[in-house]
Amino acid sequence: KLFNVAVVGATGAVGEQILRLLEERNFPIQQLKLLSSARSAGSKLQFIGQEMTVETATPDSFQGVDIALFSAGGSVSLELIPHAVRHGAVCIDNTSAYRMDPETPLVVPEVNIDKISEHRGVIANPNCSTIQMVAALKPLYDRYGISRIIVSTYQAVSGAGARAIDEMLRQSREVLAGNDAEPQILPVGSLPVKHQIAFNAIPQIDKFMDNGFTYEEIKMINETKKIMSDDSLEVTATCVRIPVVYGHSESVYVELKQDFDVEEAKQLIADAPGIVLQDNPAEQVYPLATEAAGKLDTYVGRVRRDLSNPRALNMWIVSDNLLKGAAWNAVQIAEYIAIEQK
Ligand code: 11C
Repeated sequence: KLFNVAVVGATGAVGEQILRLLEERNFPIQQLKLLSSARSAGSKLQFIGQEMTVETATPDSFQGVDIALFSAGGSVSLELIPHAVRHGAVCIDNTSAYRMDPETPLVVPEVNIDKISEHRGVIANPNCSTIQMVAALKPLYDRYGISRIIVSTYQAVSGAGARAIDEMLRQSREVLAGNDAEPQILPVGSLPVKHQIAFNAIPQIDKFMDNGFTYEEIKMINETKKIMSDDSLEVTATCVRIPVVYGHSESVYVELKQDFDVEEAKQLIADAPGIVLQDNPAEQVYPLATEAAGKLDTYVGRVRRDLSNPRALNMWIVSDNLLKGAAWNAVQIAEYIAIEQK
């Protein structure tokens, strides 16, 4: 069976990767619609050697669409997904709009693909920093149980969009030339205070909540529990933006519920789907954002027993935030839907 597919937010950083993956994976497409806000409509994009024009996404754009992939921001998803569902499309949403909705499955295929059959028209794609962490921890969760996770992230500027990448590169040139960095976008486009990202580390991703955590940190906490289907899981997170273009890195401390053998834990990680173990301190082998960029897998290394708690492990988890963290996870879900509906 071939499918009518719509990509909403086709001109964005994630949309661009979705198109590339649909092409590379030979997704069974009958007709492809490229949609965006009115601002980007009229842009031309290439798909399988053909030039296509991006159209403005409206409530009527979804007539006859089987699968719609949304990555145009939460407000666009909230406005248009109900119309797409009304027209019978299955929507895969990359924004945070539906993630915590109890009726919407939040899916990382390596962790909880069984949940997609519960959808009522919408399947949510988790936040990038959550996806790579739960994918890497799943084999440990299944074998030993996990009681607590403490994560600190080192997140790439591409997570904040193409303009944040430009800002980081521009600032780097300015600072090297001895000029002022003149921050304009980061840490949060819609907030008045800006900080330099070049040669810096900014401990703020998204806005702050009253409890002192940022929304990015709360997403990691809540989404991890939902994906693992385990409200008893204790999770805390500190999310930091660093001057890397592609690839989020994470330092993760994880307390297990049972005694474990470190070599066995490493083997479980190495054998897990979508995960590559890169761990050889003797030869300075560990995951690097520069090497994970452009790849579909999640890389894990620096796996070691904690010195203060023998039931805990420390590790370093890296993945391309625009691929497994967004576009690839969404296309993987679309592939499962295509198989289900065949
Ligand atoms: C970042 N994680 O790196 C964010 C981007 O909820 O999908 C993705 C935000 C989201 O800035």
